Amino acid sequence: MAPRKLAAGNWKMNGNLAALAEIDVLVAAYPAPGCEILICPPALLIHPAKARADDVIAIGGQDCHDQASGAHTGDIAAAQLRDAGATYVILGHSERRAGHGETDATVAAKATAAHAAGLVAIICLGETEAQRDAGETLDVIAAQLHGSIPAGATAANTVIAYEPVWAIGTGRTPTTDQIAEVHALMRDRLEGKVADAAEVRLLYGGSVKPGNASEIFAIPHVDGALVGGASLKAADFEPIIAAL
Ligand code: G2H
Repeated sequence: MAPRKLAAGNWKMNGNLAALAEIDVLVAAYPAPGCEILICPPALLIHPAKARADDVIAIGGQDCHDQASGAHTGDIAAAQLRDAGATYVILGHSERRAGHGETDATVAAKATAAHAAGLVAIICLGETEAQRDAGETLDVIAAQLHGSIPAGATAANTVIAYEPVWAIGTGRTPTTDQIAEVHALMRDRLEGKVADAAEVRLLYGGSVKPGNASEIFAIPHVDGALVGGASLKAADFEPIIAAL
């Protein structure tokens, strides 16, 4: 069975209680969506977002700790996300790798914790502009994939998102050939690491917009998108959902 396509919105550190009205708009527009729709708001908004998502839209976190509980001031455990209504969590976004020193090992440990709590982990990979210019993209992605995906990962509990760092929030996107090359590599490298590798959903993320979504979704092994800026307003996110 082909994996169910996923349109995932990453609100990052944007939004407030009033912004949850955007979820109401999506619920009204897609009472029976043809793809899976996910919104990952700031953690404080997960519980009220879930209440408005009406089981039509999944809700996710943007990070979790690798421990189940304890003295970790300011952190959130995977089980706490689940308790608040989340079913997904984004892990290893480049903004966390760069801003919080997260390594592949950190991401793998967090993914293990997410799986234990019953969350689907969306594990982000991506090369910097310097790495692409140096011709290192495929090696970087292969290494990140190998190091960030934990034992026990399956198509049911893990999604991979390719997000070139230089394309995030910049309005720049890779060519379709560049995305296709990386997604084919990821599919290939999942073999032997994940039992049902062919079913793992592979997302593209980085300046996905209504104007480029159709072209990106037509690329082989692209099973959806992780969308930042264009997920904040339902009017922008809707045409991306419709393109899946
Ligand atoms: C990449 C993406 C969402 P944007 O970070 O994860 O953000 O679509 O704004 O480039």
